[in-house]
Amino acid sequence: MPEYDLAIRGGTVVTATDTIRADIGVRDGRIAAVADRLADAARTIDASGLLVLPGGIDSHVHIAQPSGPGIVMADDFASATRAAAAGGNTCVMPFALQPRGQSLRETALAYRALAEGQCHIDVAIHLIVSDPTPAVLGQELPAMIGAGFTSFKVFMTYDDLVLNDRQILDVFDVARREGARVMVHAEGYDAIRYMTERMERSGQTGPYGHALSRPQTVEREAAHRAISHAELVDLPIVIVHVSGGEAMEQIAWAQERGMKIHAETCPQYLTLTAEDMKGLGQDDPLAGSKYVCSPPVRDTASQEQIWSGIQRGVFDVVSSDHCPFRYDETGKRNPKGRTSFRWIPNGIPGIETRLPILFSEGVSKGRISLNRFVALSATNHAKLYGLYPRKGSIGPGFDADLTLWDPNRREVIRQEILHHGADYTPWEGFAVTGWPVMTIAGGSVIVEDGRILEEPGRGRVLDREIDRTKLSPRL
Ligand code: DUC
Ligand code: ZN
Ligand code: ZN
Repeated sequence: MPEYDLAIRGGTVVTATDTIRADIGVRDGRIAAVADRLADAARTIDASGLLVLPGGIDSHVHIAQPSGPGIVMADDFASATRAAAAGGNTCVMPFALQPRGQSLRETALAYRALAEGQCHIDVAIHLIVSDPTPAVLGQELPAMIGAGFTSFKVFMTYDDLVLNDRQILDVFDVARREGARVMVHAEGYDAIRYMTERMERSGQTGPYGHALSRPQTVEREAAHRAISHAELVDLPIVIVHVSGGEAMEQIAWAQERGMKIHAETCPQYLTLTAEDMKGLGQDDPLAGSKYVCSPPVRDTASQEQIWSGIQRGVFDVVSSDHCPFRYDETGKRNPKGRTSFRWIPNGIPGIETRLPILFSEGVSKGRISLNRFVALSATNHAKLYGLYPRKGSIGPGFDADLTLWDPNRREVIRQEILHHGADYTPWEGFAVTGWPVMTIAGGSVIVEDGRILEEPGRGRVLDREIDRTKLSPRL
């Protein structure tokens, strides 16, 4: 009987701290050994010339999320996890959104049921708390945290989701007591409403008006407010999808003062600009809607600031914020969207392109090291959200979730090579150097060179436990 089920030989193994030539032995879905030369295995994969990376973890994606009347999210669990796997990921973290008036338990269990049996890779679910009633704060939220939903997101904007300052303080307080991780969408509700009405009055109703209605000031103010609330409660928080230098400066300021503020950014804030929302040269007045997301994409100066924040360690994670809508009447071109940008669903697809874009723009262009790439794309996600040391690195005992990466392969991102449910990509024609050539989940090869090798169902819905010693992990 061979000692290992699988051996990956001859590759360069990269973790957040080390880069070594080694073989990897897999047994029962987990990594059993990382060594110079391994004994026999039932199957051997030759990884010569390739990097062997921890499978990507995308801790911020939206899948099958209710999105308002007539609007349908373009991915279910099968298509989103298929696309994620093809893009080199082995775990994603979507959100169970609490509609106001519904119990958190009902929300979480119904969402979990959508995922069960449908996933190509493992998923772990965050909650979105939109209705912090006394029952939610007193019983439901603590119970759901204890049941394995150990992280949740709160919104500082959107009619159906916004929490006021007192509500934010109250949910932060519960998170502190229970040891949960809180993600914050930092954009100010009233400022956006004011700016939206102003844009509409001035006739700026097309997609570009969305960017004008949510300038960096709106994000900067909300980031500062969230930081202040976190300071009062003494709670480490994650400010997600940071789009611009102004919010980032607030975060850096807090970090310099010793506050435990974590930050996430996304490939769109490194590569796209608000000019894309103008749909220049295209007849279709809604063409720019393909780029409408919140916070909006900014400008090239802001991209450089975000890169410098990544290099300085202000950011811990780069997620996709995959939030896919089709470019049709169920999504970006819904009939009301023609009357004003306020009806264009916010979000863009990116689950499959996150790693190639970050690798290409980051590692291939010399902005970040390979090890930093691994930290930003996998390890820090696992550490922040309670998946470490099960996931996020390569070593004995970790799940055998691995991506074989060709650092020299050139590709041009095109809709026709992607696997998501959206019918477009904002990165159509974007050239990258570096590409995932094989994805291994739980020791099984599930994607090879863009071909999906299994039906959905392998991926599990993971419960997480609170580890109070890791609430503010050293990243
Ligand atoms: N926030 C997200 O996290 N994703 C899409 C839209 C939004 O507002
Ligand atoms: Zn958000
Ligand atoms: Zn999001």
